[in-house]
Amino acid sequence: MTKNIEQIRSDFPELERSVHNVPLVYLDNAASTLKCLPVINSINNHYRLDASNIHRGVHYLSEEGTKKFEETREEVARFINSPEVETVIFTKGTTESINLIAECFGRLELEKGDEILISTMEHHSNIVPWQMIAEKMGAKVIEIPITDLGEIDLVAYKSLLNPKVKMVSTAHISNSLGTINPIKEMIKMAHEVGAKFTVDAAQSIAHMKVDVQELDCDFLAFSSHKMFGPTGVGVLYGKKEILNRMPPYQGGGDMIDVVTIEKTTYNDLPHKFEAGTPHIAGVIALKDAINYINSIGLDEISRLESELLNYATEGMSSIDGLEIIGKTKSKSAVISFVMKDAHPHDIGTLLDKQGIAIRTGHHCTQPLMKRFNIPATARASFCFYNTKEEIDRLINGIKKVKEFF
Ligand code: 7TS
Repeated sequence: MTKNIEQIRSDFPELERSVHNVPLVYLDNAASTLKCLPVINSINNHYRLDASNIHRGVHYLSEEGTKKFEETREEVARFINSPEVETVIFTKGTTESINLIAECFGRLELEKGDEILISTMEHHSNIVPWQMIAEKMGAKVIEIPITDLGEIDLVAYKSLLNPKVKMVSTAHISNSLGTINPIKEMIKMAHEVGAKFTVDAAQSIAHMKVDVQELDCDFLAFSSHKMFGPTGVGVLYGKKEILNRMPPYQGGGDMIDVVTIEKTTYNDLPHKFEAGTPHIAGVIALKDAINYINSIGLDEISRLESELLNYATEGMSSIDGLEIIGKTKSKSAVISFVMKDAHPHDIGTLLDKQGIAIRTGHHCTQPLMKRFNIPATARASFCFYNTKEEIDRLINGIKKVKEFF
């Protein structure tokens, strides 16, 4: 049975609140989505009745906790169509997943003179870790340019690919532009020169089907908090053959096989990469977040969000002096914009006073801002629980900002 919009909205209690004495319009979903009731209840239940440590105890609560924790791993594996469960590794978020890949893959594979390709539109989390490992190993980070429409320049990409390239890492969807990148094609091209490919799926995981076998990506990273789940939990998927060869990331409990003072041997996947007590409650609640997404269905989510994107694009394009940054046809429900006389920060502040939450700034994509010669944008990002009435409030709000200036 499909839920109607009122039923969907009632699953997200935060949608019922007011800010500055007006009902909240939440349009900052690319930064973090709101949390659904099954996730909130799961966290609550865990700390009320189920809290203990996992993977270590023989007692009831520890075994039950371990079972639930591992059930999320199975759920994630199904969700992304991972061929094995043990190639799903829990981290703190996309940022930690990419740092882990860069550090451990880098130490394994990178040599002096090797190249890593990333695009101009990457989030800093998909730039800085590569710079850090490149510096350590004597490799180079090279930029894949983008077009004026905000698309990856595939001709330039092809010309940059050569046997020295060991890794290509790009966002599936750009957080600042909303561009959906043709990653399947890009992965195939990278593999033709023997390079591995990392997909930053932070912005796609809750909005479109992500199938690691269909994409044939070598690594995939995403965050639970952008998919209605808790903060502090993320996922790294990697191909088993590479993960098995990679050295561990952090040392500590759980990741070991045998420890002596002289030497340690390491545990098998996935534990080799999961040192220390994880965010147990968060990982368990991620399963509830995935179940929630499945209950709506990713096809339905895409359909609802495309409708919102089209409606908002049309309305916002009609505002004189407003320019949308990122004009490709292949877009998710993210609209970055600038206005002739108002700085993005002022747009954000004046909208906030009207109860409308958007994000302003460089969105952790400074090279992208430089590419478009702007210091910042205002960004509205939509989710299936948003409505056309809320978009009308955004558009009226922007018109008021214009009048103010
Ligand atoms: N990659 C992309 C494409 C992102 O959009 C983000 C977060 C990250 C990586 C980092 O994710 P984290 O969960 O580890 O922090 N993006 C945003 C944003 O657009 N506004 O706030 C956070």
